[in-house]
Amino acid sequence: MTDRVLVAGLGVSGRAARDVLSARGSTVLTADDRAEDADLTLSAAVDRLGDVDLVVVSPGIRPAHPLLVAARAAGLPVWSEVELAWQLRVDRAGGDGPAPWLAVTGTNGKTTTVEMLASILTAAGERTAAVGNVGTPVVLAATDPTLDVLAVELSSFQLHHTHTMAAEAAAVLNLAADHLDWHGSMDAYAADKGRIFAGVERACVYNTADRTTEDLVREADVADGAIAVGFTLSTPGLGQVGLVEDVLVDRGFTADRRTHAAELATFADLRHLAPGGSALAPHTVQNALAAAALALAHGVAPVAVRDGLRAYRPGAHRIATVAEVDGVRWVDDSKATNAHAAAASLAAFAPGSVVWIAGGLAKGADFDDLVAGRRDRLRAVVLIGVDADPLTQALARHAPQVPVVRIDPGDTGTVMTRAVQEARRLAADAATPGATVLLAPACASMDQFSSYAERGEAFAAEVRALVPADPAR
Ligand code: UMA
Repeated sequence: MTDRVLVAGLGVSGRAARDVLSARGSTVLTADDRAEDADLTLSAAVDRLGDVDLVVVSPGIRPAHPLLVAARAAGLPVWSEVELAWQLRVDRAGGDGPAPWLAVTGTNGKTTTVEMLASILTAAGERTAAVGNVGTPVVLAATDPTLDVLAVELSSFQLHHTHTMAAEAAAVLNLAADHLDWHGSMDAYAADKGRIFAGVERACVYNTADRTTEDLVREADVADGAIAVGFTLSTPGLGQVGLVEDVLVDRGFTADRRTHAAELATFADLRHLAPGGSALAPHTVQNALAAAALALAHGVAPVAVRDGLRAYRPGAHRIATVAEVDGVRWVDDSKATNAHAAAASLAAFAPGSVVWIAGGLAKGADFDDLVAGRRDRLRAVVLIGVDADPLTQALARHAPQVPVVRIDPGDTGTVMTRAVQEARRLAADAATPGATVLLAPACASMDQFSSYAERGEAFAAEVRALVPADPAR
């Protein structure tokens, strides 16, 4: 199957697939429309499908792409880099077969959850890595015999072409409309997310507040003996992890779960995750509970949950305060690439306090619920991106009193320089103090930046330039 492989898309995951396959002696053909070191373009690759046995496809390439349509018509298997990783995984150095996978998906929170999970596993003494959509290709970790267990973040794009993976435990955190332009419909998107539960050995973790995630567990074909475990922000019932006041507790795995809840951690252990000393965001607690459930399914002790959550530090571009300048707080949440994430982000700030920088690639989403639900937070809005109409219209419908400045993508100068200048003016204009300028775009970045990380870094660089130089230095 992997003797002659076409790697379609030569980004981070495509390059890793190429390297691992080449090292194993496969003949690898690479196709990409932009990468200079690719053998050919995607359209040219259509004529070479007869030369290969398998296509490994990058997540950014849509299933309807003519190359994939032709590959399927030719009867060729099409695998994600994740499926390739599953097929090529190697035994652990200490024996016991390949490292098990603990897998996480969901519209939002999956990067945080998988990083919390890796921190918990590390606290339990396991050699592990957070891999997948978070950044490190899974195929590199799956072929590394030194790892004991993998914490794998999976996007719906990756799951779409993943066919035989069977995780030790898996979680779907939530499901909200996202990437509908790629998947075609909400049902297709949910079905791809649901693939994460196929063949699960020990536990399927779902969100009791999101019915669809529970339905996906119910519909899944899992291994005998696998259990369903819900996470909840309320007192957990049997088969759930949840809260008793400010204590995270387990009634899903502990031996005496019929009568008792085992303590895992307290809010004090998560205090460092509250932005600027504010209250702990509900989604942070949900992510911690989901990570805990996956770790418990793997067999870690409750004390490792506590230690791992204490040690966890969030990555960049997730509600990160960049600076306070002249009484205005500047916060980078470039990771908020859809409406659901931006809503969670805006909820973390006081009513009337936010100058919101938003916009980018809308991905077919509509923003009515977001704006209607969070208009009380808004002082003003700065719109970036080439695709501003859906946000402009939602703001006009639901927040007509909020001033909106559009950064024309056709103007000269960099978009973020102009956005930060406008945001600064709007924050200073405000009659009441305590403004926050929040970059939480609710959109993907690829229209004007190479990634959400680059967008966040551009924002942070502009903000740092506002900080007066310290004359004492
Ligand atoms: N390409 C073409 N023609 C096309 C489409 C794409 O030639 O029509 C090429 C591009 O030039 C590019 C390559 O295909 O060189 C593929 O790039 P890619 O961005 O699809 O993939 P990677 O660089 O391999 O990155 C992917 C994930 N990207 C996407 O899902 C879009 C990364 O997630 C992930 O970190 C990485 O694999 C490792 O697993 C990023 C992401 O934005 C962070 N994910 C989405 C999200 O989180 O919302 C799902």
